[in-house]
Amino acid sequence: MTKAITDRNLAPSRVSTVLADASWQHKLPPLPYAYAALEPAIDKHTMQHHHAHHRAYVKQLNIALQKYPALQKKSAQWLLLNLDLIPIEIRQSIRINAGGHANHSLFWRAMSPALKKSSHNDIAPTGELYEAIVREFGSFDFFKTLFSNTAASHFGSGWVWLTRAQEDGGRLELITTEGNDNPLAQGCYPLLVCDVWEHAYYLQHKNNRPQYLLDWWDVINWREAERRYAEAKNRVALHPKLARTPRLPLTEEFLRHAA
Ligand code: MN3
Repeated sequence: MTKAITDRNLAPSRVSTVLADASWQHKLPPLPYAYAALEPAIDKHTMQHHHAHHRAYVKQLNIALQKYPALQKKSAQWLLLNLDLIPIEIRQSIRINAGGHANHSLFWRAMSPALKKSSHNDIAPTGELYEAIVREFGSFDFFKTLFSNTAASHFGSGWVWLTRAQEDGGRLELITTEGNDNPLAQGCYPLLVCDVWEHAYYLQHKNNRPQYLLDWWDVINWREAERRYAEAKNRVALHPKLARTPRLPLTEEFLRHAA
């Protein structure tokens, strides 16, 4: 029997205590700009569509947590990092809906109308993040090509991420996740994220994912990615759970030791 089932703290509460207080509920964050603010790169209807998906994830997350008071105060990120502690009957729902909530919240901030159609320098990273990208990928242009190709070739619904590893000297990594999975579970702190679910590109871009990616590149919020790059350093101290999270065995070093 797993810990999730035997842990009394995570057992469903009686209905009478459930109805008392709804203040714990996760809330749909508003977009940090108007629905049409990213046009022409991403149109109003597509943004409304994303937001409707996000609303549904929040609603389903709250429904899943309704009978589990011990989990109601936890952030979506905590839930994603501790899926092994989640009772089996709501685990899949939490994985999908906490993931959809957390990922869309990041996605809104990964874009900005402020840098749209401004000078070329504004739509590129600067400072330490720029230097780290060049160090890891050779050049910014190559990183851009790699990111776009990875996003274009990812099979099915998912997300594409630039992340900073919590270990391994904080190296940058390009990661794709299936469904609504989040790279935190792999010990990688998200810096930038692109939604490659079909709803991201079937309205305006008529199912042309490469064209959507090309346009998306014009509305990336590099200032936010730079802020998150700096923030990633402190996350290990702030959230010990992140530091303990094992990384996926992707490095050559790991494979040498594992062989
Ligand atoms: Mn979406």
